[in-house]
Amino acid sequence: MEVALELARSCDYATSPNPMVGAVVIRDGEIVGRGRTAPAGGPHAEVTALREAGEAARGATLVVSLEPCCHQGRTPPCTEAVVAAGISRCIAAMPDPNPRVSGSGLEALRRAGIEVTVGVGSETARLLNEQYLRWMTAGVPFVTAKFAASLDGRIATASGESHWITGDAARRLGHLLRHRHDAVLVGVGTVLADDPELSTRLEGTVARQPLRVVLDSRLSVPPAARVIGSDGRCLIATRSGAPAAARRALEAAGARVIPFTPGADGRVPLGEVLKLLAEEERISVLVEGGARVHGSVFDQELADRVVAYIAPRVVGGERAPCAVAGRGVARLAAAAPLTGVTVERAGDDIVVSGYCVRGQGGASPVQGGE
Ligand code: AOF
Ligand code: ZN
Repeated sequence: MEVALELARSCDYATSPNPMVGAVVIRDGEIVGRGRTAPAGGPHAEVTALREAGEAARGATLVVSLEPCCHQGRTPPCTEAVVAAGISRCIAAMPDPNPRVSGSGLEALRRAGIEVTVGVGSETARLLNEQYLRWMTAGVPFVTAKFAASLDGRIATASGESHWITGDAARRLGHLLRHRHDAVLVGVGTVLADDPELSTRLEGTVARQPLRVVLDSRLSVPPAARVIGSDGRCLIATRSGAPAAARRALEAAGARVIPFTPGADGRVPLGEVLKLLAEEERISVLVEGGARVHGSVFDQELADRVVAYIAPRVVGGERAPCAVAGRGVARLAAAAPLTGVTVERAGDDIVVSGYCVRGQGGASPVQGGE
């Protein structure tokens, strides 16, 4: 299973919206076939492993990091391939929450006389596919909230200077985070202040380029903004009734503009934007701020994970913005500590990450985006 999980990890997020899966075929204690999920539309891990094993698969054990699928999707059901290959035992790390599979894959194997064990290595397997699991079970993308702040939590000076709070190493990690998400989302304030490209720049590997999403209720993003780019992969989420001329100019520049019925606070409803992204098979979103967008994310308990880059410097200033605005919590008890917290160094900076606990009573459920 360790080998299967390593194969799964080596998919390096290229399979989205499919989960990253690894499979090995074991015959007389030796690995005779290995496979990992190909990018969506390509063969699943089991099929590749069985193909490599060939005739050696007959009577062998298949170890796989997710329940084999039993449905016709973009590719045929894996269970049929497993049965046809003559596998006699299957060890799976965890069930596939896809309602079209969800235990039926394991059941189909059992019905064919295959001995099935499930649960080996499930913790690692779950973590590896946390984005897929959230998307498949909740109908929203897995949301990571990321910010870079000073020791006292400021993301800029009172005069608005923010380049750069953290050092090179932390910024490189920021690009790795983009690589691991299907979309990057910011508020219009960030676009106006920084004119970011929101692309992924990584040395030595082919970086995945996320969809770029901007929350912009009044359509004040300039058509020449770098975030729009020339690849047609920029989505501007706005309010219905936003100025038609601005919309035409942004669309002419290559952006996709989508109006949403505003929330009770008159802003772009972030939850609805996430739902749309999920429908378009974006299984993960990296929210990079600014403070108001992060405010909405936390007030509405939309974040699954937080990654904070903290620079060991003090900025101070009553008017210097903090990483998270919004309403915040009324009582400390509602600000539950993150779980699974990790602390690492990145050059002189500190990287703190962890998982959000929902249901602790975040602020108003109607707060919208920028
Ligand atoms: C497996 N092995 O390696 C993966 C599985 O459209 P398709 O045919 O590619 O099917 C996608 C679904 O298959 C996906 O939603 C998930 O349920 C399952 N992924 N299953 O047996 C694999 N990646
Ligand atoms: Zn499959």
